[in-house]
Amino acid sequence: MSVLLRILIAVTFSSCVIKQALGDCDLGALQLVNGSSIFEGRVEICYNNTWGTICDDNWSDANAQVVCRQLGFSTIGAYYHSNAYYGQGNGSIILDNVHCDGTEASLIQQCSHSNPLSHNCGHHEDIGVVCPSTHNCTHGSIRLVDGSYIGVGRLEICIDNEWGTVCDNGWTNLNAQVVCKQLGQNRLTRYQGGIFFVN
Ligand SMILES: [Ca+2]
Ligand SMILES: [Ca+2]
Repeated sequence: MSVLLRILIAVTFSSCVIKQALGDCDLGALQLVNGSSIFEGRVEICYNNTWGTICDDNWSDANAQVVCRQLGFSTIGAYYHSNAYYGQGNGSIILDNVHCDGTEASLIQQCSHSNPLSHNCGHHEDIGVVCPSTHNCTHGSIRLVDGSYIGVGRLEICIDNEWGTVCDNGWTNLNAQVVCKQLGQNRLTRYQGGIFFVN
């Protein structure tokens, strides 16, 4: 390991330790608290170096999508629970009347909301969010399903984390060969009505 790399690791590690010791958090950072998995919970946001909650007034699934995106989770199918579903938080209620269109990268910076700490809420209105818990598939990957044995079946393709089918209009054996090559199965060259067969 190079000296520079060792120094970098040491610096990164020590700043983490210092941050933890001070209870620091980054302005606008989010965390999900009190859920049954890391993908759900009461939404807490960092403001003035402390964690607080967000009021459920005017909340939407689009807001939930932004929360999930900011946390690095999938956004499709994100939804919310209002009325302190995950229990009432402590400390300040930091945001109220949050409105996102669902495409934003940061709740506090890019969505509209009341001024921080200005609200007409109680902790019984703390918002909770559920993010999609599974990474279903890799965009562009393909699979054969419902075949009677491996290497045979209906072609499905992953688009935006969802499996779907492929229409057979204009399909050719050359297309089938690409499918087989992508699946690493060179023996498959024939298809019928979207079903592949071994020659
Ligand atoms: Ca409310
Ligand atoms: Ca309000």
